[in-house]
Amino acid sequence: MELQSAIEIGLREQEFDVHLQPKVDMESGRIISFEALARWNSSRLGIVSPVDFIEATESAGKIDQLEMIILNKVLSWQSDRQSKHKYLYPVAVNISPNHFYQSGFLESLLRLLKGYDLPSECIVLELTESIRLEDLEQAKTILKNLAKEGIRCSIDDFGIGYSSLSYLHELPISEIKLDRSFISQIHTSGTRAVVQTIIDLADKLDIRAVAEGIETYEQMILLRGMSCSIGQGYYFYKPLPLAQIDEIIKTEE
Ligand code: G
Ligand code: G
Ligand code: NA
Ligand code: MN
Repeated sequence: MELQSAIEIGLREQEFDVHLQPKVDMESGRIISFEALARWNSSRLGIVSPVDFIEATESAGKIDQLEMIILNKVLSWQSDRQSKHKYLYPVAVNISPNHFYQSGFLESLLRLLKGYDLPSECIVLELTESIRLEDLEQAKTILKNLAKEGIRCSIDDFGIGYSSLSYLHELPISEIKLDRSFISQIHTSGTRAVVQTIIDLADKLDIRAVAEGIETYEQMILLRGMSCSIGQGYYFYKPLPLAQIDEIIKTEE
């Protein structure tokens, strides 16, 4: 069966699942928030790689439907925790540019939160740098409206697109995620210079910098020494199913 038709079935049958990957305070080792990542075990095709199905869903113009399924699963998990009086960790959900710029996006988010009776602080939107420049004014307006409602935004894969530094101070965002390619090269002094500059800039603008793709102890130590306090990556945790996340945070509670 073709990927496109399998995706249609997958969306209809809600075959998509969510895994969470912790973002960790590198001093204490404590989990402070999560990133939600879509996973798919297709009834027709078996396990499909996220890179493949995300791209195909985007080109089919259906990424908003997929992201709404993910959002619902995340909020349902949060709502379950809220009913048990547990701490609500912020969970970042990846939102593609098409979905972000869709009219009524903010309204449907707010409706969803209200339906679950959850505070806006419990979700964060992770946006790629490709929400960029040609739409800067529009992006600014949407981000301001989100911020007004208490919904925070994070810029994913930060530093690899080219105008990051020039627009950063104009946008109401609360977090940037240093692209994984910087972390894999952090042992080189040139990369460290670039990364330190980004971390210092973020600090001055009161934006939290998160290092993603940390795979080794050495990378963690170098980044911590550069005043980057939050990390994400296989060194700490892989993206895991909700049941396993529940087990892990049980010991933190
Ligand atoms: O974990 P990983 O292999 O899961 O993800 C592959 C790519 O798919 C990453 O770039 C990740 O950001 C992206 N991705 C995972 N889930 C979603 C989602 O719900 N929406 C979008 N737009 N991208 C996602
Ligand atoms: O594009 P985005 O930054 O959302 O990418 C998330 C992707 O990165 C997911 O596919 C996730 O599984 C993957 N990922 C998470 N941690 C690591 C890591 O330490 N190393 C590598 N190579 N990939 C990671
Ligand atoms: Na992401
Ligand atoms: Mn990223």
